[in-house]
Amino acid sequence: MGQHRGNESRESHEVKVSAISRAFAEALLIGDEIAAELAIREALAAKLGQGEIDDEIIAPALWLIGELWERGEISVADEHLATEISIRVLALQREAQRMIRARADHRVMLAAPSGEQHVVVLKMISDLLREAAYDVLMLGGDVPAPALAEAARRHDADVICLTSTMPGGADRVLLAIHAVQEVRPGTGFIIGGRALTSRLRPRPGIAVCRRVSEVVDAVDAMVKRADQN
Ligand code: B12
Repeated sequence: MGQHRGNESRESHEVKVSAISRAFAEALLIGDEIAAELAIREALAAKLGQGEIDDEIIAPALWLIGELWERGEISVADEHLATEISIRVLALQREAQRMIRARADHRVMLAAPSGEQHVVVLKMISDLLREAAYDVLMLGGDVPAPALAEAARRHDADVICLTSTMPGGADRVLLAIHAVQEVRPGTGFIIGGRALTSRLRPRPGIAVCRRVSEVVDAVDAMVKRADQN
């Protein structure tokens, strides 16, 4: 990772890596497994690769533990605890990588229902989901409910993200959802936009988002729920 970073972003990346590295080392020193996990989760969220986390965060912390132990500043029990915590966070990393690979097996379709032409938000969502490794199919704006349902069936959509801005849009979102559910009942829906009213409450299989930044977590949760059923 990071080969194409400019100077400024490389510097801020390095600052971030060294802050995470310090936090992880401190967690090992006090034997705090939760703080160690949080540091690794932060590294994963900052898109550090598995090798980078191993080389820049876990290994240096263990080297430090080794030095302190050699100097008699920490006990052999402290050293063992630090090692155990490090081994457990490796499992956390494996799980995160597995989840990223699994995203590619799920297709997310993006659309705005009939009469809705505000689609900038769909482009934002598409970028976020593609970056997270989901298989994204963009249908764009003004898609009638029967056409959406047919596309969901034909392309095996696991999740559909719908946006609605114009007054009356909530009803068209409901129509779209019903049309899809008739032909592909297991499809999950993530919906958002200022036209949504209290009639469109979250329920199993339908999540409501206020911001685009919520979409990856929302799709993750939807896909996980479907896989468990
Ligand atoms: C650009 C724009 C257009 C463009 C759209 C071009 C395009 N390709 O998208 C054009 C020129 C086509 C257009 C047309 C019209 N527009 Co217009 N438009 C806008 C404008 C300036 C920006 C919309 C936008 O992209 N916002 C940025 C996105 C990212 O934010 P957002 O949609 O608010 O979504 C946020 C959340 O709701 C959430 N979200 C939304 N959807 C979803 C979905 C999911 C799955 C998730 C996770 C999150 C999520 O995430 C975003 C923030 O994180 C808005 C102004 C505004 N306040 O938004 C007016 C606005 C939406 N338009 C308006 C109007 C009235 C119209 C027209 C009727 C104008 C006309 N007389 O022709 C037509 C209607 C077209 C139609 N039938 O859809 C009004 C709507 C008022 C209302 N709701 O009653 C607004 C608010 C302007 C205003 N202040 O009057 N418009």
